[in-house]
Amino acid sequence: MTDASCIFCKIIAGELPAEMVYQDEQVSAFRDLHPKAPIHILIVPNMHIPSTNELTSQDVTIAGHLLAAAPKIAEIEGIFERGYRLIANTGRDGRQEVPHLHVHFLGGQPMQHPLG
Ligand code: DGP
Repeated sequence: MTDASCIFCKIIAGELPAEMVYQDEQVSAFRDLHPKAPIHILIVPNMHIPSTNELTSQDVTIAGHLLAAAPKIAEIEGIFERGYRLIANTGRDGRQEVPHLHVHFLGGQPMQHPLG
């Protein structure tokens, strides 16, 4: 359920350094190496799933865990009331760089509306 060549699998296993913000049996959340906002955290499944394209109806629980981690992280970061943005990039056009499913958690500043 892990990919030996995957940097996020190595972070989850503690084999590569990262500032872990939240971790449970299903998901891990750690600070992005190249933050695009004052708070930029990546929420990832502990199991190696390359992207949203590989999610099946078998994975609805893990997909739910990814989203359900967001309010916990917001509480930890003290921005539950202010709010935040969640983004999942998929594939080439989605500009996904790391092929381990992740949800970007962005906050700490008012965001521009993504659709203009
Ligand atoms: P995406 O383009 O959606 O695949 O975003 C991947 C993000 O992963 C990008 O914002 C930078 C971040 N990232 C890449 N390598 C590392 C790493 O080794 N550690 C951490 N913490 N973040 C990384």
